[in-house]
Amino acid sequence: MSTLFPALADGPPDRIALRFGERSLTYAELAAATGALVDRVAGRGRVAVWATPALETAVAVVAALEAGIAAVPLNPKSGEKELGHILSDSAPSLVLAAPGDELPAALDDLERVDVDVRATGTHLARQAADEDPALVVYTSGTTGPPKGAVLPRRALAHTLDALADAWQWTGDDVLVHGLPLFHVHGLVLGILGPLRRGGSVRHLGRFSPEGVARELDGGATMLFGVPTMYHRIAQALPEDPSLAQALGKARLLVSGSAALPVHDHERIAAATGRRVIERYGMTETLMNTSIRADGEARPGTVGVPLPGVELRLVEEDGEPITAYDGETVGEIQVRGPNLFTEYLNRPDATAEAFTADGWFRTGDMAVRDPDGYVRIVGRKATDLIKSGGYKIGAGEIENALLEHPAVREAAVTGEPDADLGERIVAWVVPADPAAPPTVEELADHVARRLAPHKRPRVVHHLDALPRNDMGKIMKRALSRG
Ligand code: MCA
Ligand code: AMP
Repeated sequence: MSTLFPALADGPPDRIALRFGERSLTYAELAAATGALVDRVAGRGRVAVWATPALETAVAVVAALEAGIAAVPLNPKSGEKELGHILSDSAPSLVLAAPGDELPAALDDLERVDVDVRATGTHLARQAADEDPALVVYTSGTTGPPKGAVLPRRALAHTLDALADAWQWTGDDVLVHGLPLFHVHGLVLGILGPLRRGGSVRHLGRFSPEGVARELDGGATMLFGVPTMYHRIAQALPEDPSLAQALGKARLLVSGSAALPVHDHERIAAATGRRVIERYGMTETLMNTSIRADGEARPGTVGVPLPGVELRLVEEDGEPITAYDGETVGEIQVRGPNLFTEYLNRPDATAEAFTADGWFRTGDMAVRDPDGYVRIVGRKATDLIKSGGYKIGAGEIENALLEHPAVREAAVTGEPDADLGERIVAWVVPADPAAPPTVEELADHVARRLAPHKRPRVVHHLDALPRNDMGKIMKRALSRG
């Protein structure tokens, strides 16, 4: 496989490939800009990309893939500890950034290459094998720092083509989204997806219901978002008839990264006549299931396995569940060409993630309807929190909180939140009960160390954490308050 993006060579040259606000690139311009950059990065192993929501990020990632090397997208809001970990773990040879972007000191020692989106190189994709790494995307686990999921070119190609089949997604589609570009949802589905189809993407820079309405009214055909975004749209609908009208024009409204509450689904359907369809994926597996464009958009379900993806439910002891009865709950395991290769530098974690016969353990719990529709009902690990569609490990935040001088002990849980799905709650035993740390202090501390979306939204002060006889914190007792 030499290119993931045939349209760069033989697509309609004047079609807009990417648009971010006022700035856009046609396929011919994108081919020229990436062509120039390919020459700079080819043979450089792994490169970091300062993944702001901007044209430069898309050009940088496409150039890395056309050069046959791997890109490591960095969250520009990563705090010092998180960024330090990602850099030392992935050891990139250089960082690609937009001219003028100010980079933190942690990147000082790294060669910097500015991305010139107006460069005029000759486009020529380098040879690369299907199994070569394309992206290393960092994702949180229950404890410890995030792990780098190594995604091969084969997985990207497979997942995007499977979605094209499920969604009847073509080069005529114009996608609108406002997702961040350092995770699979916004980057792989939201940028690489349209480019692989030879279609267009309009990125909002920052999500807003108004931006969505403007673009859908102006010819965009598809919207991708996390449930928090659809919740905000549902909230805005009663006040804004033009939003309902614009959504009604969309060919496909797609939600993913977390469960879309049925209430929001129904509010949007009632106001717009359009049903949001859900797809289910994971950084490590890319996309596993989806409602199909020609299928029934059944609220509360994530549809059926995508072409090429094997999906099974298993009991606690690993025994496969054969029932399709809408009630027998098991862990989802998946197998197929959509899967990652490994966690970078973590053979132990990689081995643990797979069964002996190659099934990936997702940790998601589900039931299957008689016709195969999958309903996700929960998660195995209570120490994983999904907030705003971001996966956040409780252990990671607890470790950061313990580094704050005013904190003696800390435990972190997620509690239901109408907007975010779950919000992060910190249970803290203060070092000095007379001067407990405030929620702002701890939120700033976590935002600076890890990332703003990992900050606790609520802080409870306790005299002691509830522990069992073994000394283990009993989180269920905490959540019951
Ligand atoms: C607030 N901010 C702070 C602090 N407090 N900054 C520093 N220190 C603080 N103490 C800043 C934030 O950085 C943000 O800035 C702004 O204030 C608002 O913050 P927040 O309330 O957290 O954000 P929000 O606007 O409410 O965000 C909601 C959101 C966001 C837009 C829905 O959660 C989001 O983009 N979610 C998408 C997550 C995603 O893509 N997940 C995919 C991974 P600023 O506004 O400037 O940023 S899952 C995946 O990829 C799998 C494969 C899948 O299935 O999809
Ligand atoms: P991440 O590790 O950030 O890639 O998040 C992957 C996780 O997001 C999955 O394991 C699921 O728990 C969750 N997820 C993704 N899509 C959906 C969906 N449509 N419904 C429910 N949960 C989802």
